[in-house]
Amino acid sequence: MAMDLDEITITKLIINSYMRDLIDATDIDVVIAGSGPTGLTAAKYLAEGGLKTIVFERKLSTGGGCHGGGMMFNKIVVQREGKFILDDFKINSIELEPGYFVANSLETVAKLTASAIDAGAKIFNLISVEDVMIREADKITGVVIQWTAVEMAKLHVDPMTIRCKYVVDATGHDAEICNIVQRKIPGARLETETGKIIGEKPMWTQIGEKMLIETTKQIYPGLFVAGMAANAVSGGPRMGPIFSGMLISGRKVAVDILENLGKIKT
Ligand code: 48H
Repeated sequence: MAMDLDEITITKLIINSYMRDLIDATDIDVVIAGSGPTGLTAAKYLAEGGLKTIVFERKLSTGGGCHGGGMMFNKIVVQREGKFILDDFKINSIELEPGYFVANSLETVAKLTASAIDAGAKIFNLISVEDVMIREADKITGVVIQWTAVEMAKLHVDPMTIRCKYVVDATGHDAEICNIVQRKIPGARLETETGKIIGEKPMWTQIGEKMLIETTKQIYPGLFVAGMAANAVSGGPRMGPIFSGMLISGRKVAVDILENLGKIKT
């Protein structure tokens, strides 16, 4: 016989379970802003390395700009250098030209997301990072979060705060967290050539992919930048729908943080 179903039990289970996760996320090791390919890759490796890792994603779904492939053709290209990360996430790909591997963008997002969660990272969708918290001579010590729906409706509702050891700006082209730091901390000097946000340069795939690895770094005490945001901050070019750089950048930021916290030695 089918069990008797109670709507109120379902409601209570959802609220209780979500609140447990959210309370558990208030004081953690790493906050990642943005669940694009970079943020998800970083989340898996950070969680695997034993760090309590939370991803806040503004939108309903994870995956950022990966879903849409190139101009809505749901395929992405990953060059030879990033193939080991596709394999690590068990993402299928075909080498259609020497060194160029083609993967399905939906499979990529699904497996990046599932692997990050399986590794122990928690992902909160529909929540935006809208500010940072500072202490100790301008070190970033947390983030300020708000429901995306509140943001969209422009309601005057105060946000809440999460404490963490490191923040990762994986917000893509807009590099939102770095922009907040530059705008709100007087005299803030970012780790770029000019000490300020330089801005993204026009398309040049070869250079964009190469620079992405160099521009992935601790850009301000307590704040790392990775993925498209890293090039946007340090003046690297865009690269189009090719994703090795994003995956390697996500892995690099995780390794750097794990090293900083003494979890791995090089
Ligand atoms: C919470 C936020 C906030 C916020 C934004 O754009 P993404 O996919 O970024 P990456 O770096 O992982 O990947 C970049 C890639 O998708 C891309 O754009 C490429 C390769 N472009 C090449 C080119 O030539 O154009 O993901 C960023 C995610 C998105 O899901 C946003 O919704 C989210 O971050 N986000 N989440 N709080 N303040 N801002």
